[in-house]
Amino acid sequence: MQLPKGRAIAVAVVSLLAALGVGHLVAGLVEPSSSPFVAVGNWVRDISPHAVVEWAKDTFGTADKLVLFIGVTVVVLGLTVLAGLLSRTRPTPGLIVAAAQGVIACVAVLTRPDLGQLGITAPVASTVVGLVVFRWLHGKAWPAEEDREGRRAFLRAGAGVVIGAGATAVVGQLVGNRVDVEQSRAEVGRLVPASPAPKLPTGADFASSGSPRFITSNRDFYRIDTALTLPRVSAQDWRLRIHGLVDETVEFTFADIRDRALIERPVTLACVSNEVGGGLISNADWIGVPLRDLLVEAGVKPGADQLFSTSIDGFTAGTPVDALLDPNRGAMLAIGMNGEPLPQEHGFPARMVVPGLYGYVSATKWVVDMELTTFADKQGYWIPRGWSAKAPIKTQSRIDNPRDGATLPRDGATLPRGRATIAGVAWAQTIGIEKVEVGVDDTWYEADLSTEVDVNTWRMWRVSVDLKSGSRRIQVRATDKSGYTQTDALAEPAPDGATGWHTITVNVA
Ligand SMILES: Nc1nc2c(c(=O)[nH]1)N[C@H]1C(S)=C(S)[C@@H](COP(=O)(O)O)O[C@H]1N2
Ligand SMILES: [Mo]
Repeated sequence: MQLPKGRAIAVAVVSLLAALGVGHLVAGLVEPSSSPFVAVGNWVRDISPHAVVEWAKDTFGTADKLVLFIGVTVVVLGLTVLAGLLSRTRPTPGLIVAAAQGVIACVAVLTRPDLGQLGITAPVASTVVGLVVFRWLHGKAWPAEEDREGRRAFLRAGAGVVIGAGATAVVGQLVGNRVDVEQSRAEVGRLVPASPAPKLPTGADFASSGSPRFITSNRDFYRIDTALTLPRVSAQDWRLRIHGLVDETVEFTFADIRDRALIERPVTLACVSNEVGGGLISNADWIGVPLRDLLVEAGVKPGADQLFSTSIDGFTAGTPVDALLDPNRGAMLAIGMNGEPLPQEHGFPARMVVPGLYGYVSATKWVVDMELTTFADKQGYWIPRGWSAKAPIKTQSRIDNPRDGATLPRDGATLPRGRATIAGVAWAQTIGIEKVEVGVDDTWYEADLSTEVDVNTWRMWRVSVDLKSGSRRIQVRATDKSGYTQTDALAEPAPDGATGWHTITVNVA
């Protein structure tokens, strides 16, 4: 006799829910990100071939995490349905598939650099519960259609397990969230820098003409990281260890950092994945301490050319030591952003900020460990995935107004017919912007620049031009203070940052 297909699948799916619920509860008690589903998602992300990761980023952009989540769900559910279908006569084949899923969860947890030994308890508990529930429910499933009593008993058992699984998952979530990041941020309170950021001069941006505002609000600041679930670290528990090729290993608490004379500096962060004309760039006033001071206290040994930083969730980045020791560069260990403690998604309690280097080699959020080592010895997270070990930010510019494809002049335009203001932003961190030129078809105009605030920040530009009616191609190119003018050669973001002139087409009425 065989179980009907639907019933066999129900046995497997309900067992999976029980397994995930209990796994989530145990993980909440020991280490939240050891929850089997989360751990498997992280694991799949890290072992994915670099071509697949790039394809996902290109196709889905910042929704790549959601896509990963859906992908993992589909595969896990697919295996579970298979487990059910294989078990229509005997439970053994389904038990084998379920055990295999359990083994994958254990491997995923064991290979996570951020999970301690205890983390393994979650997938183990999950596997045991999954197998027991599967065996038990399979025994309760009745083969024949007319057995009403058996049907009721099965439905009751199944519903009970589903409710229990939901409850354990909810409790696990609550327990796992016991580190209350918002509470910890509130306790940190206002950060008052001993050396505040320069007061913004008038004319620091041309927002009225459509450039970005000089300071990006914390809410609008671009966000990029590998975290599927945001790390939850309280200021109380946070420690930063600096070790490796140093005279003396040093460790700092949050209070140690906060009690120093804090500095506040505007720095524009940029992501290497930013396409020409893209939005993965933002500017904030960062509050923290010079990273150089901490490194000098530890005493960097000659020969150490890489600072290898690790976040609480196992992300790593390798930064050239000379950039960090350069007093003019202004690398920071930041604990504040635009007057507040760092938001959770931007690295609370502490992160690195290094002017002039793309984020993946310099801007480790939730940073807890810094090892002085060499580039020959260790590679940061993105390096084996096809990105360059050294990645200074390239001089770039972007047109923000008008938008690509816009029709000009719009109704109610304040300028005479045919005259348009083109505005945008340019950046050459650590060097500064010298000149921005805007090309309309093949005529180039020099743009006005906003008042310079700092060479480590972006700079706005605008220009008013006469546009003949019809389709017009508008381009922008910046020249930095070293005399370098952006190349028009188009390059993809990989391996060390996109190049080319941002080009749009508008339709002039
Ligand atoms: N812990 C951690 N820090 C990280 C990353 C990450 O994946 N994990 N991504 C880096 C990358 S690629 C960039 S561009 C910056 C982005 O910082 P933001 O999210 O605050 O804008 O963070 C960097 N720091
Ligand atoms: Mo990035």
